[in-house]
Amino acid sequence: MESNLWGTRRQRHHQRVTIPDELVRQLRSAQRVVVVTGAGVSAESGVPTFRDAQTGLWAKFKPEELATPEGFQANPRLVWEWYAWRRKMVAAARPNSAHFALREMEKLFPEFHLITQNVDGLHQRAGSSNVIELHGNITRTKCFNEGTIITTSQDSDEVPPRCPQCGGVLRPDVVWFGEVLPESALEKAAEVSANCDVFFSIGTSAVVYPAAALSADALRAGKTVVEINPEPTPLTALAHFVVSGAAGVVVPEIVNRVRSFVS
Ligand code: BV8
Repeated sequence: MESNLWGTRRQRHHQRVTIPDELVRQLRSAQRVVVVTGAGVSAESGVPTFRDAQTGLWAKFKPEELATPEGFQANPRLVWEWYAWRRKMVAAARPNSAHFALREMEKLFPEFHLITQNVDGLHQRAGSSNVIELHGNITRTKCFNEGTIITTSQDSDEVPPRCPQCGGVLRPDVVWFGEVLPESALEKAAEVSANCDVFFSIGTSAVVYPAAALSADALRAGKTVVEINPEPTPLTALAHFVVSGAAGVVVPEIVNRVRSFVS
């Protein structure tokens, strides 16, 4: 039974998706490929997407309320503990076949850029290089006042913990709603999105800005835009190719189709 990186042929047949031949043809001659991922790519690793109903302690809060400076200042302990809970979940999660396929995709094109809205670091753990993190990373902690990254944790059991340098409270190194994205990351993301051959939007609801505007940069520049998502989004009507399905099934299939031609 033939098998490859992501399972036996039978498994693949079981969840077969159709990749448009024209898309495969364009990818075979593409030099520069850009991928933007959202929480949907981590869904199959068991990390709930941002739109998933909040569970347990957080059920009565909307993520948009907790993931804000106001939410943190109003209730630092609650927000810190929400992130601590998510951090634990991310640490226990493992990259899934979508993450590994994106790492393989990097090798298929002379120029490949992976941009993510996710803060879970799973792309890096799957082996992807030069990941552009638009919204920070939940495993990093910074001082609320100075913004400096803090790696030493004090032994006090105060929640949230205090900055060892200035005594201010610590916070996760993520971009909250109402906060600006890291300038260099956003600039680089916009530049490569407007200068690629094929642009992929994978596992994102495409409603959070300015990340959601990257596909518009590609469309305006006349680039081929592909959406991979199980549900329609505001991008669906504008994309040249839409493959409706789970990232963990579709992305490996795309890599296999392009690779089988290349080899
Ligand atoms: C800013 C880190 C400006 C924190 C995050 C009105 C109009 C336009 C914009 C705005 C507006 N009002 C406010 C704004 C700005 C706001 C915004 O866009 N709001 C939205 C809600 C309307 N944006 C901001 O505030 C940004 N900053 O604009 O600053 C500014 C200017 C000057 C001065 C000051 C400020 C900051 C945005 C970043 C917020 N931080 N994350 C944390 O994680 O805790 S955003 C967070 O939500 C995620 O990082 C992610 O980016 C976003 C959720 O989006 P997705 O990743 O797409 O996840 P989602 O759950 O939505 O969708 C998952 C998808 O996966 C679904 O479509 C589902 O179908 C699919 N899926 C499910 N399973 C699978 C799958 N796909 C594939 N395979 C599967 N198996």
